[in-house]
Amino acid sequence: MAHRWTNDLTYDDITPRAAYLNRRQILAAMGGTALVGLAGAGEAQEALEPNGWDEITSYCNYYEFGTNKDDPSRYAGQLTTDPWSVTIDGLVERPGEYSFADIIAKMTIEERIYRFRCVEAWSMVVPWNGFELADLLDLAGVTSDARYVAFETAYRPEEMPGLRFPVIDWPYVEGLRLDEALHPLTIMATGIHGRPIPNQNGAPLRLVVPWKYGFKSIKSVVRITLTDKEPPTAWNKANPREYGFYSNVNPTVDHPRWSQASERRIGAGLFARREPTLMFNGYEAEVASLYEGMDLRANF
Ligand SMILES: Nc1nc2c(c(=O)[nH]1)N[C@H]1C(S)=C(S)[C@@H](COP(=O)(O)O)O[C@H]1N2
Ligand SMILES: [Mo]
Repeated sequence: MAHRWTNDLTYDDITPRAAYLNRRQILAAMGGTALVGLAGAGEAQEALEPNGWDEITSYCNYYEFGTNKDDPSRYAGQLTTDPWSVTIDGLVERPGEYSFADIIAKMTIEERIYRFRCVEAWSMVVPWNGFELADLLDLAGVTSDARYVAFETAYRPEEMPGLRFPVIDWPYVEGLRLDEALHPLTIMATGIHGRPIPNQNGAPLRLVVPWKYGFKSIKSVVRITLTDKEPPTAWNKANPREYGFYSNVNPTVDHPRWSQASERRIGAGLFARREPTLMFNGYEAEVASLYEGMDLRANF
């Protein structure tokens, strides 16, 4: 299931589009021979400079292991990630338990360098390794009546000390509309910086939806259910006034308790200026059409 992306990039066009090309394709595009199609180049943006391994793996949100940013890196080592399987059920042709090893054997792992924007207004740039969620859903065969995809994280009280605290209604659950789930930017990540994804970042596989606030990118997924109804989501259940189903990054719609117009880039230094937050986290050209005609303030 290799993916072919067109290489009709101009140099200025390398970002943000390059952010979701794999590195080989970026290099090919930058090599010169494929530099065609100068018309209609998007606004030039600074090349995405990925955050380092230590930043990405030590400043985490994974409330099953505690609510401090360093709790996941301290305690998630206890999570047993091998063996692992994902149950894919609901409106699919081939429901069942798919072992992580079998999934990996059938997928093509690519590198995707994505902006990552937490609803708390900090951000990073993460070089994920993974595969498109659409390819995983193809294994199970989505039926024509499916409209939404529901996700669930492992629930392991003996391994997850944070489950003792009712911060949210465990297990952590999330959801996407089917067209969002099938969008080529939506991936299941299995690695970071070319290494297996560490437990604190959601081993052995976690969702990554780069145009949405980070909490949509659910970690350590054990169940994926195709449905015809909008599924409940953990943060929306916990506080529906503050966290909507869509949770698309939007600098013009503030959180009730803080502004979403700017963000603090992790690793930029204590005195660095906040950066402006981009509509759909910089992926507007790719995903705005999914929400055509929708009131993004009402559907936050
Ligand atoms: N199961 C689960 N998934 C989760 C979370 C969590 O607490 N539990 N936190 C979310 C939030 S708020 C963010 S910002 C990202 C953080 O991902 P990272 O730690 O890999 O940066 O994971 C999301 N996925
Ligand atoms: Mo977050």
